[in-house]
Amino acid sequence: MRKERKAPILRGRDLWARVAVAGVTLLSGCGGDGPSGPRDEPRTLDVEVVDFSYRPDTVNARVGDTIRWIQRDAIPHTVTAGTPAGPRPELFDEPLDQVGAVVEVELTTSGTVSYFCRPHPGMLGTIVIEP
Ligand SMILES: [Cu+2]
Repeated sequence: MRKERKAPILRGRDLWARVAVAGVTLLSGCGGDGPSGPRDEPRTLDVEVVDFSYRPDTVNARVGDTIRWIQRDAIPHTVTAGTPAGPRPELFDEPLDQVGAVVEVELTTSGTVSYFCRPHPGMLGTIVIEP
């Protein structure tokens, strides 16, 4: 199974939009109101979900990049924004079931977004998004 979520417009279960909202919230007071000047080509940054961990567990990204989680375990996992104590499923909350499942999120706003796995709260990851 392959899942792709890269809608470039704001509506419904649009993860692209949700991450943008997260960035605004998390960066309030830090300035950084969107892009300025020339940008590098957007990249797709892979995170493998394997042996009950996200590899790498911290990704340094830029606005415009896409994070692509790839399920390598036979055990179902999720990528859920926030922390086990403070989940933020309104940002993103997606299952990774079968081996080979993929979830993609395009990053539209700078900030730091934590995420975790619902069934395994010891599985933690961070996305650091630079302008
Ligand atoms: Cu898990």
